[in-house]
Amino acid sequence: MADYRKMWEDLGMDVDTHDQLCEVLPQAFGDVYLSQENRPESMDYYNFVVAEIHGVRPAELIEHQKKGGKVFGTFCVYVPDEIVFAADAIATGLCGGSQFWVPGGEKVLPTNTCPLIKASVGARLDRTCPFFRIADMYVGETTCDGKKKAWEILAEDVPVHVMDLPQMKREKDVCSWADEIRTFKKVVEDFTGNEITAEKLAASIHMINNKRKALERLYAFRKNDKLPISGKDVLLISQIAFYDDPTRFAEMTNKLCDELEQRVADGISVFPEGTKRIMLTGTPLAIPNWKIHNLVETSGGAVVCEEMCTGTRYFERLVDETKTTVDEQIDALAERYMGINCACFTPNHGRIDDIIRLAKEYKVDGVIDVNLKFCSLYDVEGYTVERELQKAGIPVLGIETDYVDSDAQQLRTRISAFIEML
Ligand code: BJ8
Repeated sequence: MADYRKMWEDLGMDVDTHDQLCEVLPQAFGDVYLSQENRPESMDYYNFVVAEIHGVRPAELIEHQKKGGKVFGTFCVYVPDEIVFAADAIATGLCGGSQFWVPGGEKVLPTNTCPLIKASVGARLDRTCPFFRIADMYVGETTCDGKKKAWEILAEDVPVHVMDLPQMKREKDVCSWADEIRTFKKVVEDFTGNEITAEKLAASIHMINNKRKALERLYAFRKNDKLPISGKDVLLISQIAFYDDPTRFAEMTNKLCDELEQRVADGISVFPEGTKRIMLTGTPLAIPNWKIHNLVETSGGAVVCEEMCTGTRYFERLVDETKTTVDEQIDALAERYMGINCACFTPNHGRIDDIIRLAKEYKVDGVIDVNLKFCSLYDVEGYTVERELQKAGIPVLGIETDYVDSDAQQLRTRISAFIEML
């Protein structure tokens, strides 16, 4: 990595502790990613983004701030980035996916809190992630109990705006989410000093839709019998989508898709014929959480789809671009975002329908229901997910894990046995 020490110091980071993370990440990335054979050449871009993960993009965000722009940090796929970008601000995902940050979170949170929350709080309070330092305002939501309480702790250290997400999908709930988006628009306008006009909102809706289209195009290659790209690589791209510049990301992902088109025409597959096709469903896999993909793809399987927030929930369905007033555009945003099926909703039949539909579209041999430890929402819903998959005749394996590596061997045994029986 280039030398960003000065930048990190200026951000008030604990540079010495952060050095430890910088030491382990390249090794982990090398083991999981660079060891793969026959990767598409266009993966170079994403390799570069990860190699410079705490350097290049943070430097761009700081540059934006120097010009008077604001940066908003988000933690959930219900928060509409479109509003942020329409105010000439930048939205960046902040979810922590590494065990490195968990002990910091445990200083203030109960141990039996989900690792995603602990890592996110730890990254902020321990001052060991530039993105968490840079964001001028955090945008939380009322999805799960752990997050709701974590916002209160974070708000003691950084401005936090919390969006009240309804947890049912009646018409009045969609209206109430539209109202929350209107409030958010006002908060963003006041914080940035920039007005969000219909024209600007139309442009940002278009930009984020383009990102979704690029991801949709990428995922479509995974429906092929011959897979021109690994599941691991697609996961990495999905994770990068949360913090890269949206326009550049769409451009680079479309470039990769052009290469994949050629690979399909040439009959190239990165897996041997007969490799079992696995879909993952469950809690999100924030960067650098590559554990399950790596286990599946080194145990005779290929991950062909993720019904996750780092997956289909992030890009499926576009925001209607035909609306011309801010009010109508916000209704269209609410409509699109309320179509996401997170386990925090009740009832949540939509997610079960999605899982069965995706299992068919991606021709999967089996589904692994992955649950982050202490996430009771997805854990409880796992009962229904697994029962309905069995009813549909789709083999399913439920696993619970967190960010530590100590259960990797045990998981490998279970995953290998599952793949073998498919
Ligand atoms: S839309 S999945 S990003 S809330 S933090 S719920 S794992 S206990 S992340 Fe999420 Fe939005 Fe839903 Fe997606 Fe469980 Fe952990 Fe809570 Fe979590």
